[in-house]
Amino acid sequence: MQKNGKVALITGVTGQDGAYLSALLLSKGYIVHGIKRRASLFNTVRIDHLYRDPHEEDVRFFLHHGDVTDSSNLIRVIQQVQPDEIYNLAAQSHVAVSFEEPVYTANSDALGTLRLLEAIRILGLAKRTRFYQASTSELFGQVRETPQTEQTPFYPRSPYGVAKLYAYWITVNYREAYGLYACNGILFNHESPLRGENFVTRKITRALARIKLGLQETLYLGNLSARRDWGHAKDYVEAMWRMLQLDAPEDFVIATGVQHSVRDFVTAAAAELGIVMRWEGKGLEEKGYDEKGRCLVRVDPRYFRPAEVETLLGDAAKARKLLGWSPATSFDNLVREMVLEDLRTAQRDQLVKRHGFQVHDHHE
Ligand code: NDP
Ligand code: GDR
Repeated sequence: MQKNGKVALITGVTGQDGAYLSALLLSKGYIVHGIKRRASLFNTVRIDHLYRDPHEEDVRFFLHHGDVTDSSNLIRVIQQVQPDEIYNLAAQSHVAVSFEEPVYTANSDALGTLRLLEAIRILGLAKRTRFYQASTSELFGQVRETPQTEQTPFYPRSPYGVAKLYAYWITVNYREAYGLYACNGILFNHESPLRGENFVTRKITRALARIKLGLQETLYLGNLSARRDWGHAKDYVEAMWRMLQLDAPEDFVIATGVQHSVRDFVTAAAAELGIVMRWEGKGLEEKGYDEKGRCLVRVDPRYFRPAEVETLLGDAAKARKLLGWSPATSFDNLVREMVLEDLRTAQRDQLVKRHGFQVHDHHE
């Protein structure tokens, strides 16, 4: 691969988007540095295939221990790396968890962004380093208009959304105050086989694959009627990169413009496994049955949120026009890819079980 001489720093490199973005930038010839958190178990499973022994020649992917709650760490890493581009993907990104850990969520998601911007300023890199902030459709929350665009007013509905609101505005503020090339990608939900297992899409594809193979009986979900605009993470990281290649920084909505309910997602994922879902009942009593009348899906109020975002639908016309970006993956192909990948994992687990070994499940 031809080197392009550019250096990128990614926070949140071990997450879903961090993995896809690292692969994309490496394919474009970047040197990529990532910040990963210290953990008691290995937490680099999504990027292990990109990592090479640092003693080998021509290594272009480097990991640094760090945390967006630690200013001194961020300043040191940025000083050492001297990045041309910083992608701030690090966040406590689970909306439901943000109600449980609101102060930590604000510290990492809101102040973490400020710490990075301050590090750029303190190190005198404001004219050199371009900054991408992982903003979110959760900013729209209780939506004021449909579809949502860059002009739609914000009304966040969770500690996560409110923390990301601060991060959005501090990014705009540093752009206006210090002339930083800083921009917000207002990304709608994007999923993939690398999606965290406790986000609803992956929870569904994983559980249905396991149910299909007899490893699990029931899938418990919360609000089945929530509607989202779901795209593929691989397409969305391409938009992040394009945002940092313009002449001047701008904020962009990134979305597919197509909306489905959680219930629709279950039905589509089940269909990929040859299961025809039938829904009966309302509210807490709603259940999803297969064609043999077995109950596969039930509602558990444990997964309801204290305040919910019922519906999101984005209009990415500005990105289409200025970035030449449009999503490459359809909803059906996204669901298919996720189901097939989780089916492979479930098949492996089934084999392990058949040979008398224990298969551990994860619990939320
Ligand atoms: P993930 O939850 O998969 O990844 C989050 C990453 O942030 C992980 O690498 C995690 O590390 C890291 N992280 C969490 N807290 C800290 C911290 N205090 N210091 C350093 N690193 C930290 O999220 P996604 O990849 O899905 O999303 C990437 C970003 O985009 C997030 O900011 C998210 O809020 C935002 N976003 C996501 C959307 C989506 O639909 N996926 C839509 C819009 C915005 P570890 O692996 O150790 O947990
Ligand atoms: P979201 O994603 O909150 O939109 O945030 P998530 O997949 O968690 O929820 C989507 C919708 O599904 C409903 N839901 C459930 N959600 C989960 N996690 N588990 C369940 O059992 C369940 N049942 C129903 C939720 O109530 C919600 O309405 C994601 C994250 O990636 C954020 O970081 C990002 O900013 C936004 O997308 C855009």
